[in-house]
Amino acid sequence: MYNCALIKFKDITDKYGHLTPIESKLDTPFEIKRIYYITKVEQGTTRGFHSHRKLHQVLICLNGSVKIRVKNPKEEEVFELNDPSVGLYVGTLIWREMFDFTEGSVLLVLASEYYDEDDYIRNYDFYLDEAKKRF
Ligand code: T46
Repeated sequence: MYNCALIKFKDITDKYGHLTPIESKLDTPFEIKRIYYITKVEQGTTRGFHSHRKLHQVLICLNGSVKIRVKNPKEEEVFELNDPSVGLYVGTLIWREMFDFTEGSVLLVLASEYYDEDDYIRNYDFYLDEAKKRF
């Protein structure tokens, strides 16, 4: 889907377990300025319901699984994240909803910008108006 893609990171496996290194700009399509993680989401909860004008992100489910619905005015796709060596790149002007968090799931997000509430489009009609000019 336009502006969204799965990224496979290294998975270094030995008898002691798995290790995934992620280096800013080498393994991500942007410089990482911020990380945050989402944990302890009650089952049945859906988060997100917004888009970003400038922010690029990579979402990685470190434990358990979570589904991500991504949309633009012409396309819609659902990705299930359940492998800590796989990230979902989500570019600008993509609507996202995160749902079906399993118990104990941990969603790590690598972000290209510092937190800025003004970068969010949280109203779906406003999002469509803006995104239709691009898509
Ligand atoms: C996104 C998805 C995947 C901060 O103060 N700093 C931060 O860096 C972030 C990300 C959030 N917040 C505050 C803003 C809200 O008061 O934390 C509260 C919850 O944020 P929000 O409702 O936006 O959370 P989600 O899970 O709907 O969305 C988050 C990110 O905000 C968003 O950029 O793409 O995760």
